[in-house]
Amino acid sequence: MQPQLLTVQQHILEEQRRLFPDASGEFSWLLSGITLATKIVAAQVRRAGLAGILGVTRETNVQGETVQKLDVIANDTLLQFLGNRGNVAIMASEENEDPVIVERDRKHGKYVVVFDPLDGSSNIDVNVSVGTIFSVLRREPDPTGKRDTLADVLQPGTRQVAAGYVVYGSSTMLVYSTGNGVHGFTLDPSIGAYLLSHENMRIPAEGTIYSCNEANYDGFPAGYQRYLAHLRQGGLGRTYSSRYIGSLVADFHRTLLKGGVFLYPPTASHPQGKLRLLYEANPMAFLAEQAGGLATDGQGRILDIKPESLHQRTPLLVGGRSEMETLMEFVAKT
Ligand code: P6P
Repeated sequence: MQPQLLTVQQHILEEQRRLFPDASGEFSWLLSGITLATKIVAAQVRRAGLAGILGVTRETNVQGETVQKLDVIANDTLLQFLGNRGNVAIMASEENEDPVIVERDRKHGKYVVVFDPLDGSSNIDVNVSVGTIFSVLRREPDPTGKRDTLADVLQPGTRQVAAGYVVYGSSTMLVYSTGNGVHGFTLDPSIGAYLLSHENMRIPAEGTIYSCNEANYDGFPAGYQRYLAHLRQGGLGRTYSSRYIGSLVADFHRTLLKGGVFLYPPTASHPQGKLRLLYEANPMAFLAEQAGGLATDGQGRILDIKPESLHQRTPLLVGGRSEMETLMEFVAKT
């Protein structure tokens, strides 16, 4: 008798039956677009060196970053498989300057999906983990038809109905939440299915890892510098290690599993923070809070930030609850 193998689709449907008996199954259909797209991306990432798709195109994206070939493949794949779900009205991607409108009919509520198709892509050529990050919002019905598309996208993180990521690492894992805990699914390539492997993931309240790009230390506000000095000198009663991969998905995934704290504070080159609010910080903050942790921009809760623009950046501090409470005490004294 096979141990109980639960696919992500079964998990979603069981969760919806249990929590939303009248759910239409719309969300699980949307999520199947993401799982299908990310399986295709995973296959491409696994053989990137062989398929002549390593390296860069001659393009730069809206961020002014050189577009890696796999970025293009990942972005096109997500646009295709989300765009054909029928219940996605708008898609917004790190790789596209403006949102992509799929469904202009505004009589019915639909979903808005915001995503970073291949986060950490500068690590692709050196075979370091990269990931896909997604955030799902609702586009409320608007019979007047006057509601601006961008207004449907620029919603605070508290309005997310789901969020998650796929990390293309030593294994490919999908981690998501619909607001009822965080659940992890590992892709079994032999059957092409994401199988439940980490149910109800919780961030340990205390950890022994801090994660930041130390090259930016001199540009951190004083409170962050004092926090790191305190932590390094054993002030928290534990010996810490520093781990920084440079792919948010991988650094966050480790923090979710092992605890500790990830911080991308304001820096000299990015005084407003480097990470993007809508498709990096918000999804990770949603997951962190669902897993018992905290996520802040140094002033307030990430999820409470009202976005002003699609590619807006923010500082991001995220981790286990007691780690974050200590960090915030130091930052507040800046
Ligand atoms: P830095 C990758 O480009 C990314 O957007 C995140 O995945 C990652 O956490 C961050 O930037 C790394 O930035 O400045 O440390 O290279």
